[in-house]
Amino acid sequence: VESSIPEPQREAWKKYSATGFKSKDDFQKETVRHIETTLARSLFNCDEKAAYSGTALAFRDRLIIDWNKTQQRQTFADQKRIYYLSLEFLMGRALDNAMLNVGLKTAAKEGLGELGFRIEDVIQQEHDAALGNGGLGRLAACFLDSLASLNYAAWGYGLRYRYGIFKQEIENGYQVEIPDYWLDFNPWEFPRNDVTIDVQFYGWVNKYTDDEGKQITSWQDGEIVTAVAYDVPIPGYGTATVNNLRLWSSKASAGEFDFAKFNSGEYENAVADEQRAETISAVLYPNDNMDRGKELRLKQQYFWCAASLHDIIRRFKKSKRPWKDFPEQVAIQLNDTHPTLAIVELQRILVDLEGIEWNAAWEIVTKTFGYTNHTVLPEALEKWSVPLIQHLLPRHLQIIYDINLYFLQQVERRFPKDRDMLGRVSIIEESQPKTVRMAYLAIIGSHKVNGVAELHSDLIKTTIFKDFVKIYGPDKFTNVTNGITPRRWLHQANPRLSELIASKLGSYEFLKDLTLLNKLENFVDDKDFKKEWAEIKYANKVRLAQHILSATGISVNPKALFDVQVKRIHEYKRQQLNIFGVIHRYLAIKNMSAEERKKLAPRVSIFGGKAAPGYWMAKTIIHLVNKVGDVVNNDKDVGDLLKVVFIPDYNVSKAEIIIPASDISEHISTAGTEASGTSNMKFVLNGGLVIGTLDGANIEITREIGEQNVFLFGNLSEDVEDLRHNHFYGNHQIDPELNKVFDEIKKGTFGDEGAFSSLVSAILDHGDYYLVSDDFNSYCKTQDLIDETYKNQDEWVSKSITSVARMGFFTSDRCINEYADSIWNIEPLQVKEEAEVRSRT
Ligand code: 73E
Repeated sequence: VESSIPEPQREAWKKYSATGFKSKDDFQKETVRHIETTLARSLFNCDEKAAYSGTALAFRDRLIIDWNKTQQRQTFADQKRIYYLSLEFLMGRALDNAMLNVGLKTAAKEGLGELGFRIEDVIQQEHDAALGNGGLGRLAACFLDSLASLNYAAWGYGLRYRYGIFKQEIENGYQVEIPDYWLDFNPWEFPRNDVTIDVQFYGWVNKYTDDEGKQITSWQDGEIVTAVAYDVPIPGYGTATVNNLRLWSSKASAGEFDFAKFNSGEYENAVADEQRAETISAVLYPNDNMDRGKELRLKQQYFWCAASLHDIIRRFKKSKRPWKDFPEQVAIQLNDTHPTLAIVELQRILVDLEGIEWNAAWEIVTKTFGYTNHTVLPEALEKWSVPLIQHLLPRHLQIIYDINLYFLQQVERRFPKDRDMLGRVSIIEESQPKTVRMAYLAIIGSHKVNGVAELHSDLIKTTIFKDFVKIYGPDKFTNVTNGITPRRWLHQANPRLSELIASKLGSYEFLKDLTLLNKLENFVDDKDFKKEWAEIKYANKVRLAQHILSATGISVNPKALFDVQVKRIHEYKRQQLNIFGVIHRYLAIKNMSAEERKKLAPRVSIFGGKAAPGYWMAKTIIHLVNKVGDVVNNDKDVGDLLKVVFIPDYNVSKAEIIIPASDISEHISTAGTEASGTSNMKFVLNGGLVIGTLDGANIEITREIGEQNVFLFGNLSEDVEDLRHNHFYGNHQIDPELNKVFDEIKKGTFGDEGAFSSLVSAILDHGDYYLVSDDFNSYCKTQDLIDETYKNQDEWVSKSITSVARMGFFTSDRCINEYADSIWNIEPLQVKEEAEVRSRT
């Protein structure tokens, strides 16, 4: 390609080809130029917002250069690419990350300082990119960071929602949702108005024989919506690789929204068409771990799958290879079942449009896809109504039925005696109306299925997918324990700790190979080191205390033990157990003598997290936390011994402040319900200890860092079923201490008892599905042990350092290498011009 361009032309390009700034002076020059020209501002009206915009534009230019080169390099290399399909990418802010990844944060800090700005204030001007609900979306973001940092040729594909997850405000203790319009200035995306794909909906299926006697199946008519690509550069850390995240935005197709309609007086209809089309990518569904079966959500899923697949195929076709090579060029990973329609769409393209025979097509499909399961919660498993699919995607429904038919025939041959098997594993559930079980379709259409932590991967094999293990054998099912990127979750969120670690290990190499942290164990008895370690934690707590004061008006003592539970509010995550424990502690303090109170370690109980707008129980939990806070925080008997805080609008950028400031964090889901959890890893990596159940990745964290460094409690997952049964059929007794808590709520201590009756009666009257009462005693005792342990600060700091030293396993780099090895069968691309050794600051 390159040689087809004449020499003089190439010279002219080369001479002026952008190189990007490398020093403080160049950074200032570029930033001022952008502020003065791109933004049309001057020294005299440059506020922090404008300083952010100018800085972002300067760094964006810097990224674009490596981005273009990376895309060229990957095209020339002509090897397999990974496509990560996710309806959620919870990216957070980009500027700080970009600065650190290209190694120019110090230059920017000094440069901005001379221009009259503090870099921290400038960074805070950026709006979070919050295109996700919680762990699943943030995992996708960590994966993109690792894929780029490890030089894999990888693309993310998602939707460009106009509204991300809502902003949460607390009014009189209740959650209020505010729309998150985040696009008014977003320098990190590039509209590609020339990259569009028309996506079809509705219509009907025409089967006929053509003039040459060939059977043709064609999906006709219906409605066309156009997908427009928006590209986001994803820089790797300390490498020249900048990968691409492609987000699709919907708009009315040129054909639908035509000027003919305007001219013929159908102005209003034309506008309505346009709005209907744009609605598809308008808003992220705000439900975490919950399927609501809404038509618009199905439209989103197909729109995004179809656009992404057609884009991938267009790229594949440029290689001029035969179709059978497709799985050697393309690996598609399905982030949960949300993109399962991509399986059906690829089969449709191969069979209906490319004329490939069914079985040959199906082999290509199954070799291409891998499916990651993230949950066993029944309410989160997607089931789409057959009539809805029939209406929206009539040809896809036929293909689903055919996939099911061939699959069930195969099962029948293998298990002729198991009569119930066919009904159990059928993709179609014979309910009223019939539904399509998306997880089954995803398993059948993929070559590998993985869970996200060991316990979870074992559970899916023995419970929800048991029959499929019999059918396919155990090798189709595997585990890839989740991980987190240490760049954002240590280096960026906790720069002082990162610097201290680097000073002991001799370099920042641990950010690329996290197992190097193990050398920190040599310093667990180093007095000066421990002192600095503790000072950094304290400084982080002071910073969080300032945030709490400005966000809630509550003043907390940074010397108190900070006990944090921040995550989406969900009954299975058991924030109710935490707040009942807090009430229990409050009652205990009230009953203490002055002498006893003196001995108690002061504590701040910090909560944060959003409730899905339609999830009543979750909203009630938020309300209770706030009401308990009102009472406890104003009780003179209690003083600093206990404060209860709900931090509003928990998101990625708040997590970056909260996580480094915790002494103890809570990961207390009912055993067997939290597939992995990833914030548990973030907290420990930042020197916090955890209280947790034997669930998800807590188990593997314990194995790595040692039982003596974790506060475990509660029943085991293997006992949950029996305990639940016993709640209904045995002589089940509610924990007496928990009953006292309920009495206090009923007395109206925290306001109208009726407001919280649903929480109490879930335990007293409705079988206590999440085992709050069963685990209450063990939970409270473990909290007492935490108080005792915290009094010995020297021992506490040793535990903290040892734990961090042993966290190497939980980097998302390890995780991505495991996917590459065992699922994608792909090697990283060698990057010749490996980024010059940069001052990694
Ligand atoms: O345990 C977490 C896990 O760490 C799990 O609940 C979460 O995924 C994380 C990353 O693996 C998750 N989210 C969803 N399912 N599992 C989900 C389901 C439907 C809509 C949105 C999110």
